[in-house]
Amino acid sequence: QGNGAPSSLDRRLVVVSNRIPLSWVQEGGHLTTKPSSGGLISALEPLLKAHGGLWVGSAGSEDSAEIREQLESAAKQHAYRYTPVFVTADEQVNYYEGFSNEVIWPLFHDLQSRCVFEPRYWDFYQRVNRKFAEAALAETEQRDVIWVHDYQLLQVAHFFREQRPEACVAFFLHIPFPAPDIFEKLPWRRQILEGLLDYDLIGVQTARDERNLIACLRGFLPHYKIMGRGRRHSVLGPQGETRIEAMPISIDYRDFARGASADTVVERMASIQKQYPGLHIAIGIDRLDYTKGIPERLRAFRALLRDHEEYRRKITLMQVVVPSRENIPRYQELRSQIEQLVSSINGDFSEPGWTPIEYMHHSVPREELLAMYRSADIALITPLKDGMNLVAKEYCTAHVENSGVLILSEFAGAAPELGAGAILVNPYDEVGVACALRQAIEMEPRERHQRMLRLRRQIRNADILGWRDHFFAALENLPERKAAQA
Ligand code: GDG
Repeated sequence: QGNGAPSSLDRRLVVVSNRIPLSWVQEGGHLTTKPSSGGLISALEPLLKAHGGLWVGSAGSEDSAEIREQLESAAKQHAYRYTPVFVTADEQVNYYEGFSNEVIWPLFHDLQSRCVFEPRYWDFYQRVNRKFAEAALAETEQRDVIWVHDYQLLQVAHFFREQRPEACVAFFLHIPFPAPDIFEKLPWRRQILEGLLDYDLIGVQTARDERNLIACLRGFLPHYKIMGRGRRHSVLGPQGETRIEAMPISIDYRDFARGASADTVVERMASIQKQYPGLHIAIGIDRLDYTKGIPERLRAFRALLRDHEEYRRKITLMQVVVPSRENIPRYQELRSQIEQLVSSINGDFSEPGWTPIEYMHHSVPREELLAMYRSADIALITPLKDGMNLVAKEYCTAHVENSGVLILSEFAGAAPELGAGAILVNPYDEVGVACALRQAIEMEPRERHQRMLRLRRQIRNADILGWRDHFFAALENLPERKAAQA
């Protein structure tokens, strides 16, 4: 258990997120459930499995007896239940693809030129946030702790409080919070900030996110009283008091380390390594997303092969790109851009018996993922901006023999925690990233070992249990919201 903080909450936990961790595919005239992957799911699933409770989230666009049955039977396998929310096709386009992914996502990742500030998106965003709030209201009681997650649901507390002003509603933002000079571009900046202050507790990933959020509150809501400093603040406004804390998310360290040590994983690792005799394997695993810096990474890899001939036939980059947000045109364009780059680099540098980049555009099962992590001498994790980046923590944890080198973007939320053991890079600096690759290849085994040991200790000491305890401890100390203040 982390930090000596309380490890269990005696109230029911209700998680609200954009999606529940299941999706459906039509197979042979039947609906089949399929687990989904992604950072939020990786973090919350073990927590709900251990703690029990309820998970409210979208389960597609149409309600059906078949879906309800499958949710019931999935719930029987663990200690928590699902409350599905059905998001219509129109809502999906405007609330999810539109406001969430063409406004908030790029803006909060400092990529304002990619934003589409379409007023219709905002109307839908509010409508669907209300829908989620109502679904949660229908299934919960006053004593429950409602824990809303991520940028798609910033306004849920606002609608929830209209019905239940004294409830305990907390929030965690998985993505970064931008600085005021970026946030100010948002036409609905005031409503978003006021909506956030309807939460009792807001958790963000890093001290920098907290600083940015506080600076935005000071700048755009100057009449609110802000107290505290460092990683803990309180904001007093007409709606009541909101606590803000940085609580970096993590992974289930023990479970990952145990999984990575399984015989099947070790066997698979050996067979992957056999396919690349005498080669250094670098790995990249990302959802298909422009924030992950995949084209920039490929260009850096090309620079290494172009400018340092001696590294040709010495290294292979295994790049897994997991399909994501496939209906959004920008994501389709990104896929073609990545595939063109992979094919041109492979075309320029391949030789019989050596392909510079092994590219996969599909997700891989967990055991395969663990075997890939363990086979890789180097992890090349270079997001342009990232809330945390769990892949970095998973890679290190899987390296149970303390081998492996982590190259990490200084703009990942994981950088402050992992910076001492990783090689930090600026993902925009092609030459710098190529240089880090050389440093990783040439690193003495002793230094490798020391750095990895340090990384793994850090992750073990601040794992997902610590994150959960941090959240639960913060809840214990919250002042009550009075109905009259709402
Ligand atoms: C958001 C924030 C923040 C990936 N491919 C496969 C697979 N995965 C799993 C990884 C990891 C997760 O998905 C990805 O997590 P990240 O944290 O790297 O990234 P996002 O999905 O963008 O997550 C991020 C996170 O939320 C948590 O707060 O860290 O900054 O953007 O767990 O293992 N899992 C399997 N097969 C795959 O092919 N089984």
